[in-house]
Amino acid sequence: MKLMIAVVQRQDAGDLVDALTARSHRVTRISSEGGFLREGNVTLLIAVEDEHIDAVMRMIHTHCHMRVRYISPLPPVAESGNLPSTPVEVQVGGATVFVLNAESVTRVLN
Ligand code: 2BA
Repeated sequence: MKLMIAVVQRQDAGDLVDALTARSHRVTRISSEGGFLREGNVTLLIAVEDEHIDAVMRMIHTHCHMRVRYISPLPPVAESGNLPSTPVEVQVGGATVFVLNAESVTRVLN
């Protein structure tokens, strides 16, 4: 059993969660924020049997797309009269996926 932690872009999260649940994978969606861009993204927790990892990875490949973002490396200081810095291209995603060993998954149903 593995715990897959997938950081995906918000635009892709809905379709990916739909695809996972349609194939009976349990998934938890957490709102998160990237430390670099400081933009909202989505972290998915997906506990899967080892033999399903490849299938889940394929779904992530299908639904998560690389996008280009532009950031200003140094914000212009209004008083200094400096010209705004040239935006830098950053390629984000499709997804960042961590695969961890999961000792067990327990659902407490009282
Ligand atoms: P962010 O931290 O906002 O990073 C967004 C994108 O900025 C990254 O895309 C990468 O292209 C770029 N980037 C990040 N840190 C950088 C740096 N120090 N210098 C230059 N460029 C940098 P991705 O690599 O696709 O990552 C997308 C999101 O996945 C990240 O958002 C973060 O939330 C998560 N992530 C990526 N790698 C991670 C890691 N090793 N540990 C934890 N979270 C990670």
